[in-house]
Amino acid sequence: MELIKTACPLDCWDCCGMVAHVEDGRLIKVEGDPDHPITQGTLCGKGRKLVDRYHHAERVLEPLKKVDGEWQPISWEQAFREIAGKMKRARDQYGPTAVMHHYDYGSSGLLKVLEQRFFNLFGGFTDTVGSICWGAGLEAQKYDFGYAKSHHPDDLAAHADRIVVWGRNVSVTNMHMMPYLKAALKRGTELVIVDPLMTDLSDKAVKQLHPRPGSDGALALGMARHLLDRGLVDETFVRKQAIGFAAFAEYVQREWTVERAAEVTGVDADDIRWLAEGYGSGQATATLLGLGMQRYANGGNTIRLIDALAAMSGNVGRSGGGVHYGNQIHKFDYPALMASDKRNAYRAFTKITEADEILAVQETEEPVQVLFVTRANPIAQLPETGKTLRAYEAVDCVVVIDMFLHDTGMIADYFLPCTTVFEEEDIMYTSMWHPYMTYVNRAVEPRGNTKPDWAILQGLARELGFVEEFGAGDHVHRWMEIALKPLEEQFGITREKLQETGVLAAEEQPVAWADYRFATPSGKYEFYSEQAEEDGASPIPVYEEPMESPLRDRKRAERFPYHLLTIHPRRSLNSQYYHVVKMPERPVVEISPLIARETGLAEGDLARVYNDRGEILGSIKIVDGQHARTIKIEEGWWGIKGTMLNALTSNRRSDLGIGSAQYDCLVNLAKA
Ligand SMILES: Nc1nc2c(c(=O)[nH]1)N[C@H]1C(S)=C(S)[C@@H](COP(=O)(O)OP(=O)(O)OC[C@H]3O[C@@H](n4cnc5c(=O)[nH]c(N)nc54)[C@H](O)[C@@H]3O)O[C@H]1N2
Ligand SMILES: Nc1nc2c(c(=O)[nH]1)N[C@H]1C(S)=C(S)[C@@H](COP(=O)(O)OP(=O)(O)OC[C@H]3O[C@@H](n4cnc5c(=O)[nH]c(N)nc54)[C@H](O)[C@@H]3O)O[C@H]1N2
Ligand code: SF4
Ligand SMILES: [Mo]
Repeated sequence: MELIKTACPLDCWDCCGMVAHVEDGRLIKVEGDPDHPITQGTLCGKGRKLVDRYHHAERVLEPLKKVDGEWQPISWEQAFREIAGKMKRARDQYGPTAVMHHYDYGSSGLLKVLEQRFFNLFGGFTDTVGSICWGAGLEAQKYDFGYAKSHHPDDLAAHADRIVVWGRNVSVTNMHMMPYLKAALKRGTELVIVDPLMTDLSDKAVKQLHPRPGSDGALALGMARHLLDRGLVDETFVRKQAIGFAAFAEYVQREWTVERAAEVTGVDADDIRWLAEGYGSGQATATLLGLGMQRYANGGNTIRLIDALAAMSGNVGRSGGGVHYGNQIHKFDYPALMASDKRNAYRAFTKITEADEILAVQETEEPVQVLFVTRANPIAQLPETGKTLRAYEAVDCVVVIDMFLHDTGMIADYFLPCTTVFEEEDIMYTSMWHPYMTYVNRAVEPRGNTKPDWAILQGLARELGFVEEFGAGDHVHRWMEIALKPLEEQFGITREKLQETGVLAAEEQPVAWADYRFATPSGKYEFYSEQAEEDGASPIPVYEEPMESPLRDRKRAERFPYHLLTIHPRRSLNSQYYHVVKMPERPVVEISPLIARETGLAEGDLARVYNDRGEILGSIKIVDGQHARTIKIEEGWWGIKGTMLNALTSNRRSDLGIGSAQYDCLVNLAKA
């Protein structure tokens, strides 16, 4: 048995080190790499089942073209010739922006960004910017800190006196954080959960607060008011290390009381005071943010308000504290890898509203003629499925690079089959959590007629006449060297060293912002952000109701009285495992006893979940403990298997950044 070191490519906090077991060129299984400092030899079920995705009977193994509604296998040469021909014709007639690219993080491989290099060298394209995942929160932390940066998990485990897990479903989405939480709990650290839904951690917490979905900003403001009233503000921090605190404090005192926060959030006023006392106690409080509470129309301000709470209570830049959201510390030379200076035309649509944007240009002189989808399943994952379908159908030619004919694959004109992580060489890293990057060695030869993404793009580049600039031949090591240049200069990290060592940290810093040198324009923590103001947002973080809320829109809430949270699935990574693991035919719809009483639904009933955008069917499960007017359904379902979950969600944008508001969603329920 040959053991080959690689890493999990899935879009996850953890970025696990893996070891592929190969016998006679055949992939047998994959296990966790015990040498990975964070993930230490364990993988979740999705990681282990990457092998099943590799071997899967439905995996597409040769290029396909749709002819009269039927798939026909074609050669790579034909695929490259025909697609390049369509790209050239679109460019000749309308300019390069007639070619569009939608991508996401189906694989987190560093070399996947060669997609951008390809489209830039083509002369430009219509890009899709923003993030349906965490865009609002990233922008919030940019205004407050400069960018998102987290403490090393060792610091959390060893030094936090209190850990507030705020909208992160740790055991499901970030399982390698669990040993760190357990170590902290063993030391006597107090665990608090802020989440409308119950999670596996709920029974380990001293208390769980259940804010009404989307109201967390008000919760933070109630706590901020209590800190001000009780004189629990870290005066040294707000005076010396921050700017704009007076303006923020003035807003809090003018508009917020603990009682108002209790009314808005539905959280008991005493619990708000209790948690505020915890933050202001002088002990170290670490806040583990998830992405749940920023998928709302007010999501960016929500994150800014929680940042402000942690900052004013002295929990920023100190050991055991911090606002852990992301860790954008990997300073690869992206511009060089992406050849960003080579394009001469550029148009940006945003991922969240791209359907509207495509539909708006199709009858103009600047239409989208060729649409590439890579590392993504937008028909399943973007909001307002009906709109996405209409927009994609309005494009002449859709090219999907993937492994499976999922919802988006099925509507393509050309389907180009790519390799899995086991068949490629790359570097894997995560900007969500820990600082380690891992070398991906190729474990097996590509199955069938599949190719790595870069080789597919290289084939197209040859047809289009810019393969030398793109990088000809096996250019993988050269591209890695280009990307690693800044890390080589700063930390001596070369490609060879990374391959030899397997895992290396991009930057070792136990405590984020410990030197108080923030990356904001002022160099300080910014309660007041001029940059936010220039971008048209409020300079200080403020609370606004979510769009679909009983307090903002009573009429809507009467028709659709329940909050729908379509959270990330336990057994799949977004939509990537719905054909790999055995799933029930329909989603489980988790409701509270109150909702059961109001709707007359009983355990096991088949129910319609609906609003004015769409409807789905699911089977009812009644659960105790969650926010009484909130429904939980796991996301990732395939429309072609019967459930278009995102038919219910809206393609409204978040306030800051260009993020999604997919949890800002009211629905009603009825027996089907
Ligand atoms: N098993 C598994 N792991 C995954 C993924 C997966 O699909 N499956 N996806 C990966 C990806 S792409 C991502 S982005 C991450 C996401 O990781 P997480 O952020 O942990 O997961 P989410 O499902 O987005 O939501 C987290 C929590 O937010 C809560 N929440 C929702 N609305 C609110 C609110 O208004 N206030 C508060 N306080 N809480 C709220 C939900 O109840 C849920 O418990 O996970 C990654 N890991
Ligand atoms: N209702 C609702 N909708 C959501 C969310 C939610 O919580 N609720 N979460 C949102 C979030 S956080 C995210 S991140 C998005 C995810 O949205 P997507 O990234 O579009 O969803 P995935 O299901 O992860 O699809 C990734 C695709 O990439 C393919 N892939 C994997 N590796 C490679 C590769 O190396 N090359 C290529 N070309 N393809 C590859 C996989 O086969 C898969 O089809 O969904 C969002 N949508
Ligand atoms: S999905 Fe996440 S936890 Fe699971 S193996 Fe991959 S990186 Fe690790
Ligand atoms: Mo995500």
